[in-house]
Amino acid sequence: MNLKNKNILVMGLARTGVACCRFLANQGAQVTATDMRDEAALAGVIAELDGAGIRWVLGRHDEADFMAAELIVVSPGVPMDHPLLQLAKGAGREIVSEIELAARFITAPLIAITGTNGKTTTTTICGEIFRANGFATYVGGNIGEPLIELVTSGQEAERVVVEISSFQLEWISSFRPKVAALLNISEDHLDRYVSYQDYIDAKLRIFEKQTAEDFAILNMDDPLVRDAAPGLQARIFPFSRSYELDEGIFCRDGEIVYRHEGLEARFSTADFRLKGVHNLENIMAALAAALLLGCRPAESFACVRDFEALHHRMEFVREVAGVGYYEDSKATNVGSVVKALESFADITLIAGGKDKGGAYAPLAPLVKERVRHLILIGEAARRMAAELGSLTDTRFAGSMEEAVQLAAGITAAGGTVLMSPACSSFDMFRDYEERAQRFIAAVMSL
Ligand code: UMA
Ligand code: ADP
Repeated sequence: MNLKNKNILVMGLARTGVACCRFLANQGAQVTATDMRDEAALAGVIAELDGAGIRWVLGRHDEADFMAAELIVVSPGVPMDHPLLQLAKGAGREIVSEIELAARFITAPLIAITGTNGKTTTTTICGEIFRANGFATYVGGNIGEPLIELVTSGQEAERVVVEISSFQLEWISSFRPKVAALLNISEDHLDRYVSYQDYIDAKLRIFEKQTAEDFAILNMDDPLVRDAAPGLQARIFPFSRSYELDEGIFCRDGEIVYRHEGLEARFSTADFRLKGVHNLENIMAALAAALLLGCRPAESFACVRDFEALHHRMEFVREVAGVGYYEDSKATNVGSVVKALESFADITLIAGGKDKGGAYAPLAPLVKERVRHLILIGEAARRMAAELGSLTDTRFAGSMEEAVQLAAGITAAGGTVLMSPACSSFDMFRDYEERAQRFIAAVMSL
């Protein structure tokens, strides 16, 4: 793909847009960069890209730029139905996401991991396994570093492990991972998609360009994922916690068993540091991708056995007066909270935040069975109370600090206080990390 002197519009100037501008300018393209945020808000970005010859259109988007561009590169945070993108598409302009652009320049095998939950954990484990097996490995994508950074850096990578969100899959055309894993699907991002089906369809696009030479790693225990299997071109490599598989990877009697083309490898789960059944799923998916692409069982096993939980995913904070405090700030949808509730009994649950439009009702059976007290915060509090409040003792708090104080006062020894919000954080906090830090500080000051 020759980008020299090409007239390219970059839409969105946060991490992705900045990385794209840098790459495209290096390639000799004529870059126009546009963002709804104005010059004052983007002063840091302008300074960072000073000297790159970029034309700025800030505080607005101009239709003329979209119509004049030979290529438009869109950030994940920009919705696909943006009127100017739809106009440009109608006029035959080529529109790509950053992963589409980056993948056109990457020759190493691409391992792409998606799903509603577990992406970051699985991507991280998978990258670690490849490294432990001696492969020069790049890890990036939705996890934080845009994939295009790999291309810009010129770094030699033998394996590229990339976390992929539904947003990044919206504008792909030739993106073809050697191995693509779909961990699970449950309701999320319904503030962005018109329907749940639109979100599912976006996720399934990860397999769109795969052929019989590629692998699709699929969670057979998730009905929506399993149902997708017959429509795929790639070789299916299933994983399961419920079924024994002749070809695939599954859990049985404290062991993970990997079977591929007549070969078998077994891994005892007894010494795994990573807890929670959902993490067994993440480990199986990561192991499958690594073993299919040249990793050795012994090195891979040692690596997954010693892997510790990532921060803000069901992380233990402290015990006070016989009550355990756990922080799960990254649980921003109902599917992830289900896994957290399944992991404890006698729970005081702190939940709520920015509502993403999905139903909270799927939490009802677990709330009824395990949540002794429900403390609700944020914009979603009233709607959550309407759907779950009749099932258990339900209270409201105006801040994280108040929620923790309240929880400490009502939770009996032996119980667990769990902050697992089922919502994003942007109504009260900068991001999920700030929400986590505020919870941790409040718990430490008890
Ligand atoms: N903007 C416009 N016009 C619009 C809409 C937005 O100009 O109409 C601008 C915004 O002002 C902003 C930019 O477009 O400057 C959008 O930036 P962005 O939201 O895409 O942010 P990035 O920093 O580029 O981060 C993105 C991912 N963000 C989202 O998907 C929302 C990051 O995932 C990802 O780590 C990063 O690219 C690198 O690949 C974050 C995320 O929340 C962690 N992802 C979601 C999730 O995990 O649930 C999908
Ligand atoms: P993602 O990158 O998809 O958001 P993370 O690994 O960051 O996934 O985990 C996000 C949340 O989902 C955490 O609360 C975590 O405990 C939970 N989680 C992790 N793996 C799974 C899984 N396989 N199924 C359901 N929930 C999970």
